[in-house]
Amino acid sequence: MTKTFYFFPLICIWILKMISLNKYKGCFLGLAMGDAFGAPYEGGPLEQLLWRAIGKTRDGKLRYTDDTQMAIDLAESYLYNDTIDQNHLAQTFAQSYQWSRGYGPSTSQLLRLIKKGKNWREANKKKFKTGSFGNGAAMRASILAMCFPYNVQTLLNSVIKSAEITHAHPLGIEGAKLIARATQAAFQDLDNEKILAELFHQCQSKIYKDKIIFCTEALNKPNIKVSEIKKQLGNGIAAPQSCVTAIYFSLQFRDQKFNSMLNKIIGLGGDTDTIASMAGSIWGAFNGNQSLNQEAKNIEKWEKIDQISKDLFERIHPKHHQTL
Ligand code: R7I
Ligand code: MG
Ligand code: MG
Repeated sequence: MTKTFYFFPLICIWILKMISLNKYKGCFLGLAMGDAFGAPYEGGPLEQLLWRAIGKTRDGKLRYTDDTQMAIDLAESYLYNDTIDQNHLAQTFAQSYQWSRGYGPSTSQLLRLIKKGKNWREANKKKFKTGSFGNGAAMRASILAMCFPYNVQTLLNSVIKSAEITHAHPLGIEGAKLIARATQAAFQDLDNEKILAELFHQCQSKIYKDKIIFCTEALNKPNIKVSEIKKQLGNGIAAPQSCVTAIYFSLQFRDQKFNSMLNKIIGLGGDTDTIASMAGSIWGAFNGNQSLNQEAKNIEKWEKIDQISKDLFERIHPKHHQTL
């Protein structure tokens, strides 16, 4: 047996599993685009009026909100430490905090306390006794699939570490796990049925299990109304009211244009920036960045997001592996 023949199966396994740089960029840009393009439609008339006033930079770019800011913080903290260091991550979140990014109320309070010197472990259950179940941990969870793309258990452990700083409630953590695992599966181009079967298996609580079952059925009904999706899966700021909704749209539109998905999510109303951001990151993990590049340039600091995606890719796929 020649040496090349001997190594052939190993090379095939690596090629099958290797995720492309385009997918990394697509995932992060999809997250930022969903956030920045969804933000003007988030919430009620007052929120929308406020965002009309502060939603653009001086040079006319679309501002992103807390969703993208916390995703950048998480990526930068990981790149700095080469792991999820909770104390460093909490400090990074706190140093980036600006009210004008539209953080959720409990997260705003927590980050201001950390900035004043309070330990996150003492502050994260101040507003809600068991921690928040808002979708704030889920909206940054796709980044963890970029940090830990090849191992499910390592990914889920890192999600817990990232989530419990700001969202210690089990439902907040579970929503984040679903988004992270859906992104990891999208990187691997698993089919919808397999993704949903795995997510169902991963769920611990009935509320998410029931929603995954509904999502599986809804994907087989091409004419299902958006109002029905809203009623069954939700469009709210709480993780159980938005995570499976985002997964549903990302799977429904995985072979269609990003903008078609975005328009449907905007039509849903409610927490549009976060649902579009979570769905956008999963969509980008399936499809890569090529079709996003032009429109991504309308977003503030898009070059920085592009560069961080590349840095994450290179950290996980050192050069000598990339050439295989
Ligand atoms: O989850 P979080 O960081 O907010 C993220 C959202 C996204 O839509 C962003 O785009 C931004 O707009 O805000 O904010 P939190 O304050 O942690 O949670 C959001 C909301 O969930 C809270 O204001 C509560 O309404 C609700 N919530 C709870 N309600 C009762 N009991 C979260 N946890 C609890 C709880 O334990
Ligand atoms: Mg937001
Ligand atoms: Mg939101």
